Amino acid sequence: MSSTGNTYDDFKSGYVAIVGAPNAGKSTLLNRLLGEKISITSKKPQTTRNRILGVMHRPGAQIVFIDTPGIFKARDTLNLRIVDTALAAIDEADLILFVLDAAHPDPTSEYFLAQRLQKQERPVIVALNKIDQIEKTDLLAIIQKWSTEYYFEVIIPISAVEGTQIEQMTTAMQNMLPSGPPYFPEDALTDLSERFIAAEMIRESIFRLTGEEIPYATAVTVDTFKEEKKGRLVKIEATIHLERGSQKGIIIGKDGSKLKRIGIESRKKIEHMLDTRVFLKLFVRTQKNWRKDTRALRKFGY
Ligand SMILES: Nc1nc2c(ncn2[C@@H]2O[C@H](COP(=O)(O)OP(=O)(O)O)[C@@H](O)[C@H]2O)c(=O)[nH]1
Ligand SMILES: [Mg+2]
Repeated sequence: MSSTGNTYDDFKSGYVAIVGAPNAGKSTLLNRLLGEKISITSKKPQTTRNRILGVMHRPGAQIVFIDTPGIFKARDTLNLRIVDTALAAIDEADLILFVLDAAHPDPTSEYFLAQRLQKQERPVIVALNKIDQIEKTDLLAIIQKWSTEYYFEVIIPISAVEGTQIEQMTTAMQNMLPSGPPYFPEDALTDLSERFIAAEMIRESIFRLTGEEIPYATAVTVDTFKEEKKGRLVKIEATIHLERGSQKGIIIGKDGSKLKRIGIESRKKIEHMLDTRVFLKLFVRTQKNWRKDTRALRKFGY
């Protein structure tokens, strides 16, 4: 690359929107591609709520991934926002990575999204994920279906968890991206703040450790984030917001045991991310029906 000629003929760079049904494995795939955990994941659908940006650096290319919430039929205001976030990412992208759960298809969401992707101009790579969970003969039938019913550029079977065919998929993406200068500095991983990721890690623990409506009725804000002892300790105070008073007891648990587990688990993840010791203090509050309240949604970052 020359700094005067500005010729980037040999360098590829662009935005890739990762879209798919809830639970297809989009966030797991992003973390796998980056080799770092920046997007939270869980067994439950609709874990991701925001647009999560991650930058991959390769010889000859910079690929900017946008992880999105799953596309599904939204009912309340929060969910309408979530689906809008996902659909907006498609319009910003140079290339679409359409992730499907080959082991547990979600025909309604997949059909809706496939129709939509067929109607736009950007090239689409179909990643048939979770092939570690299916038989080879079933996989062939799925490939057959997706290659005959639609016209997508590439169909590639992968496993985000096991790392199968990730390199092949990345090479295919690189080849399909436009030539041009990188968008981000060469050490950039994400545009998200450590504060935001810390709040997400707490939310991930809540998804893992509570059931029913609780994860969906929860938002997390980080109220203070202070470096101490020359950066060797970070003090974080965060609030878990719930929709109803009756949910408080569930999150806190018997003698505070549940909240304690959430605190310990998320602290460990945040310590790993920041590579420092973390002192984490959690508070629990109710903000009545926040999922329908536009002001509360804004306050919580949605
Ligand atoms: N067996 C298997 N599970 C996977 C794979 N990719 C993701 N998962 C699991 O699928 C669930 C949903 O993953 P997540 O990344 O949160 O999905 P998202 O909603 O599309 O972002 C999690 O429990 C993941 O561990 C895979 O390749 N194989
Ligand atoms: Mg996700």
